[in-house]
Amino acid sequence: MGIFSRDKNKYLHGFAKTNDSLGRKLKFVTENKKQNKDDFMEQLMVTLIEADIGYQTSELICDKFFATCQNYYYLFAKDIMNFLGQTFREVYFEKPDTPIVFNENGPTVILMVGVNGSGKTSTCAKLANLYQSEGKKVALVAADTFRAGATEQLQMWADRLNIKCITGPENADPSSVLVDGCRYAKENDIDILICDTAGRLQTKVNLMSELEKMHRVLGKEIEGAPHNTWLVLDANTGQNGLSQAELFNEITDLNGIILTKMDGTSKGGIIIAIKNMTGLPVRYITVGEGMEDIQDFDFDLYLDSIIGELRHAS
Ligand SMILES: Nc1nc2c(ncn2[C@@H]2O[C@H](COP(=O)(O)OP(=O)(O)O)[C@@H](O)[C@H]2O)c(=O)[nH]1
Ligand SMILES: [Mg+2]
Repeated sequence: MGIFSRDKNKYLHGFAKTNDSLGRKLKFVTENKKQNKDDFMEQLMVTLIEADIGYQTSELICDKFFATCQNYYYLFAKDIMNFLGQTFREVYFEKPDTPIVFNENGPTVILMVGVNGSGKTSTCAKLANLYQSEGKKVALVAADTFRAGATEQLQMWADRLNIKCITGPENADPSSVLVDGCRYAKENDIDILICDTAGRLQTKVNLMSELEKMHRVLGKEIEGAPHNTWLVLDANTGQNGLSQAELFNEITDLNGIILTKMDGTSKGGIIIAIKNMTGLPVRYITVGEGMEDIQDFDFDLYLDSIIGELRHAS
């Protein structure tokens, strides 16, 4: 399903920078024959941390990896890469990925949350384009009523996609726009309703009560809504992104992450850290500013793009 099956190269391109740093460094570490086991483990830990896998998750990977290696007297670089790949996989799937929730009895509501500038508005448009290309009837809701120009930005994308964008006046209560959006969706047989929200950096309590209210009004209009609440994270923010994921996960009912701007970062390791620390699956990644620059996240393709070449080398 999805776009990458049609365009694997483009998908791999999204991870080119991650491959460049993590893959290249791992290659260097594994092929350095002069080091002893302790040096190797230390270098491995540093490499993982530098790739934004985070201290705790890096330590877990090193421990698991070390336990596997201990069974062998000598290992070739290729074997080390294979074991590392297995370990990444084990750590990522320690908590199984849950599937995306689709509403069988009406519109599926997706609520996009995240800090300002993370890529929410543009990702709403990319998702709309993706679902539309899969034959679904999509509408957008501009519930970011706080930022000047935010509604116009989403409306512009909707015009380009030739779909409806439900809007409200500037500074209106975002929840009232969400209600209008749900009513439109029910009356017009919309399959997927994608709701953009403001990314105001405010106190935890305010943010929590605002998100709670949004969830409440959506649930009143459409049973089970929002069916998906996805945190949009800029991959370039590295460890800060992990803190955002932990904060939002604590204050609201998230069930997925969208990692944006993967085209501009060598820190793709954050994917493993986020999954390990929060249990939240990465739903999609975005790899550019164009409407088509969104892809399903596939762990095996991701792993292959980082270390595949090194694993298969003899
Ligand atoms: N290079 C690149 N830029 C992106 C990507 N996603 C979003 N952006 C840019 O990031 C900026 C902020 O995006 P926007 O959707 O307005 O963020 P919002 O404040 O969370 O709604 C815009 O200039 C986008 O074009 C991506 O995948 N790659
Ligand atoms: Mg926005």
